[in-house]
Amino acid sequence: MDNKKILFSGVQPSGSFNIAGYIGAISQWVKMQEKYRCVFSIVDYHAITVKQDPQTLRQQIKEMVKIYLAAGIDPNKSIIFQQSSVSAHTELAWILNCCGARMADLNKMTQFKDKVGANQESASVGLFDYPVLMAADILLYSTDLVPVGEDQKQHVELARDIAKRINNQFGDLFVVPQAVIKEEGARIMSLLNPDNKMSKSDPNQNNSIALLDNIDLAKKKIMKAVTDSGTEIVYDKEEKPAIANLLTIYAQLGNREIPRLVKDYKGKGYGDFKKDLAEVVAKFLNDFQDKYNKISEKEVENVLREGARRAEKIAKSKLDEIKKAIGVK
Ligand code: ATP
Ligand code: LTN
Repeated sequence: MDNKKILFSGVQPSGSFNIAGYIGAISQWVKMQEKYRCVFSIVDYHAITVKQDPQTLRQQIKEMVKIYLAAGIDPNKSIIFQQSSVSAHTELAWILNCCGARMADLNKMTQFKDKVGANQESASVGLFDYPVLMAADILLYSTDLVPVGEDQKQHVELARDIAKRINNQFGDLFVVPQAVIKEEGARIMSLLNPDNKMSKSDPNQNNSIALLDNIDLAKKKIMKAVTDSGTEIVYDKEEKPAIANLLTIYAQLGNREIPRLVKDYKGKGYGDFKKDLAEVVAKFLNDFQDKYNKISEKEVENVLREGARRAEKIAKSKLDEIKKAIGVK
C-alpha cells in the first residue's frame, strides 16, 4: 500500500447540481486525484433526509455519477460509489450516534437551523442527525482530507470532535480528518441575492446555474444577475458583493485571476462585463455537457458496481474494528 493521504467527499443526488458545487467542491477534487487516494460518494441517504420522489431520486443518482465523470473524476484512479450500497455507513452512523455524538453538538449545527427555519417540529429526525452520517462517511475510510465548500466546514469539525472522543474512550480507532476549503470560490452566492449562498434547493431557479442548464437560459440568468450600485468592476466583497461574486465565477470557470480581470475591465461597465461572463459560462457548460452526453448508462452501472466493491472492502474492515472495540463483536 502506498503512503498517500486519503481524501473523501460526497454530493447529494438532490436537485440540479449547480456551478457553485462544481466550483466549491468538485473542481478541487479533480486536481487532487494524482496526489491522494480519493473516495467520492453519491450520498443518497443524505438526500432522503428531505422528501424525494423515488423515480426522480433514481435518475439523479445516475446523473450525479455522470457529473463526476464529466468533471474529470477518473474511476481508474478514484473510488466512485453510492453511499446506500455500502451498509457500513448507516451502521457506523448508529454507533457514532450512541458513542460519540451529543445532542449539544447537533443543536449547534447552523445548516439544520437554516434549512428548517420555523418548521423544526416537522423536520425529519434524519435531517437533524445528518452530520453524524456525514461523520461516519468520513471516518470509515480513515480520511485525512475532506474537500468541501465553506457551508460544510462545521460538519467536518463535528466529525473531528466525534473522532477525538471515540479515540479517547476506545483507543486510537479513527484518523482525525481535516476540511480543505478553497481560498476563492468556497462560497458562491445567489445570482439575484448575493447575501444568500447559491443553493440547489433554492426554489427560484434564476438564482443559480445548473451544470445541465440549457445554455441560452444560463446566459439569460447571468444577464439578469443583480449588480451593485456604482458602475465600476472592482473586487470588494463587503461593498460590492454582487460584482465580487460574478468576478469569482468568471475567474473560476474562465481560468482567470481576479486582479487581472479587474484590470481588463477598468473603464468598462457592468453590461460589457456580464456579456463576457455569459460567454465564459456558456463555453464552460458547452464543454461540460459535451462530455456528459457521451457517458452511457452502461458506464454508470459499471462505475457504481466496481466502486461499491472497492468501498465496501475498506469500510467493512474499519467497521469490524470499531464493533470489536465497543464490545458488540
Ligand atoms: P442544498 O443547499 O440543497 O443543501 P447544496 O447546493 O449545498 O445543497 P450539496 O450537494 O449539499 O449542494 O453540496 C455539494 C458540495 O458543494 C458541498 O461540498 C458544498 O459545500 C459545496 N457547495 C454547495 N453550495 C456551494 C456554494 N454556494 N459555494 C461553494 N460551494 C458550495
Ligand atoms: N453534507 C455534504 C455531503 C456529504 C459529504 C459527506 C461531504 C455527505 N457526506 C462526507 C464530504 C464528506 C453536502 O454537501 N451537503
